Amino acid sequence: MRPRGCGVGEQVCDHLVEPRLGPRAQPAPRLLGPLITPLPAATITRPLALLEKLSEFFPDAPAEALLGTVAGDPNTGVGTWTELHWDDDVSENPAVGATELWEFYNATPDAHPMHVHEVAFEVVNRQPILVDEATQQVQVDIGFAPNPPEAWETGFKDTVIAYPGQVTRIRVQFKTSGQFVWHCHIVEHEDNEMMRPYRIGPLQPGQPT
Ligand SMILES: [Cu+2]
Repeated sequence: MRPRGCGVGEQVCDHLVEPRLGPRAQPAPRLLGPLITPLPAATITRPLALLEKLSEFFPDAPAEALLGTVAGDPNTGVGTWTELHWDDDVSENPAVGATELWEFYNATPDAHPMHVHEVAFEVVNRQPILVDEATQQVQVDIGFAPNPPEAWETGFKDTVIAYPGQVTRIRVQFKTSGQFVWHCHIVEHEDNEMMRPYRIGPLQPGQPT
């Protein structure tokens, strides 16, 4: 491409695009990113819930977006969720150095960009789920195979989109002790109840329980 018709005092340049004259050059080695070393296998699976509470007064009107835990094994059977708020006790307490599989079961009608502080994680896969709001239960829909991460999700991430009606699985290694948060990155959701504290390692003086 070479500029043409671009003279002194002119306001607009036009450009003529010509065929490439030779093979496309490869990026210089210094511009290539470092090779990624995969995280070790997870030793614990934590099923977690993304939830939306409907208004008691207005039909189909959301009153609260919040997070929770899932008890039972929704991969092989049914998991029952428990709603948790910001000021409830810490429920995720990985050991320092542990690698865990976190599963975000999205029982809401919206996609949520889920962010975990302090860590860089790998996106493992996504899979459709069945949601029963009446019984507060989720179950993996085994009629569908897990979908691998998208091409742009194969590096280390600190945020992943959890789509509605799916479980989104991430592999996380927790290296630094302390108290941090995991949350939806939509401001209206994180400022509502879609944020939870979590702790890496033992409780330390000054940390809220
Ligand atoms: Cu959200």
